[in-house]
Amino acid sequence: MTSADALPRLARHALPALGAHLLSPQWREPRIGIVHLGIGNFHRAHQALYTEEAMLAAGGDWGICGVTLQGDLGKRDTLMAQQGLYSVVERGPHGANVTVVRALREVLAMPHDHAALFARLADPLVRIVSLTVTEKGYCRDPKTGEVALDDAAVAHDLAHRLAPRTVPGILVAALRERRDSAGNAGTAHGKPFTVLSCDNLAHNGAALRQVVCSFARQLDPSLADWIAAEVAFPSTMVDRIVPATTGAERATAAAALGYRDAAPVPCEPFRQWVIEDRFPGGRPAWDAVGAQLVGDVTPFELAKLRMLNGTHSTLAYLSMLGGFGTIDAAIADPAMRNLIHAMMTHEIAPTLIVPASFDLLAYRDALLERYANPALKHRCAQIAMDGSQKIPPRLLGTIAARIEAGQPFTRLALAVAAWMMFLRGHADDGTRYEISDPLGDRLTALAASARGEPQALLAALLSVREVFPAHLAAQPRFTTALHDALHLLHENGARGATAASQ
Ligand code: CS2
Repeated sequence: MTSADALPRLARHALPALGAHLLSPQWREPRIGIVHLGIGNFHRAHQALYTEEAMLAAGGDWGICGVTLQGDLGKRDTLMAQQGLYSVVERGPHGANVTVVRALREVLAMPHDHAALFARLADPLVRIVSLTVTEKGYCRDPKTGEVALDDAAVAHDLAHRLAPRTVPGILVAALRERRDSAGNAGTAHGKPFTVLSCDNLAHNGAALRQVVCSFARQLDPSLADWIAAEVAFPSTMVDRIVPATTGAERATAAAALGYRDAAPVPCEPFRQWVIEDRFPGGRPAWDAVGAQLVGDVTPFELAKLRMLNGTHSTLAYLSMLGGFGTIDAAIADPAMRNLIHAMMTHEIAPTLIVPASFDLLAYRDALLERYANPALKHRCAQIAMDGSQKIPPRLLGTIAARIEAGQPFTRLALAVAAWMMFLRGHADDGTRYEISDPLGDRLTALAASARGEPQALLAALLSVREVFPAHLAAQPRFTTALHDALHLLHENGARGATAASQ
């Protein structure tokens, strides 16, 4: 038994003793106004914190009901045993800052808590349903942008529309109930909620709207029309580096609080949130606490996806091959840092159109500094997950823009090639690791079929249409650049290839 295990559990009655670790000692317990799908670490260190600050600044009933869609009863029970409380452990170069967050009022686990979730979603007080469900949670057909009808979970939800499990299935069932409640006393009176995507997808609001409307159209065209006309799907750009929780955060939280927190969240000091301001049912005063409410999120979204997430994935795959465990260790390597710096300067920034006030080179420098944060220990293996979902929005859009402009993209090609080599399941020194990806079985089988031959690896993986659209896979400039990058990696390993490409 460690000393933290002997401490009492974090609970609301303990709050008066925790003043130094609260945003403000003042607090009125809010009613629930937001249902958040995907109650992972990111939401808890980002939106939940902004929402708590917004309620402190301007009031409002914006308590959060968090939902885990993977039936994670452990997560639900842990957080509920702490009455929704948890701490955010902000780790900067100068130490840790521990804040207990109070905005989370309830945690539900689907499919177990189906009835409770649908009661919440029907509640007129709930005016926003937000999401961080990762790219794969959108069940999107990459070719059409509509809901993926060949996805088994989507097929399940179309056949069992009262027992949905997918994001589009749940949203459509809840929105139908809202629409059908028109004229019924004590209900939402036919008013929808606003649906707020907070995932790293380009045009995330529009993308989600298309998935939801196409799903609804399969069941009931008039419902699809109603959703298209009545429901707002604002886009957002969210940013904060939030690694997975380790024992280190539990120890830091226990030492700071004198209470045991089984679910603390580590994060960096930096945070940013740019939100398209379209909330017909109202919203928390996020703009009063640092979020930027704007008319068009697109420039911010693309800059973040391409500069941050694109280089994050590059660092992750080169590091998995070259043997760096964390982002700070990778960026401390001079060749790796030079590569990432040059990639942002020469290959990514020129593809971005941003407002005059947005200084892309300052953004680049700030990113390099954030990556170097030695206290965060952001594991490359975590970022390397789900590459089939991440490569297209993070890297392929940038490459397509470079091709269109007739400009070179050797470093971006190296990043995609590193992902292909990564799929072999072992580092350059032979160390094996797991591949975690919704297309994992297929991708690893394709990679294995190449038997270490770069040309065969390229041919096999370019056939995966979910990742590489036909026009890109057939584009000679793309295939040549990838061919060269794969040979470079094959012959020199990731560290040698990085040194040669910086
Ligand atoms: C990371 C992101 O895990 C990943 O793929 O690139 O989660 C990244 O840390 C966040 O988008 C930063 O805002």
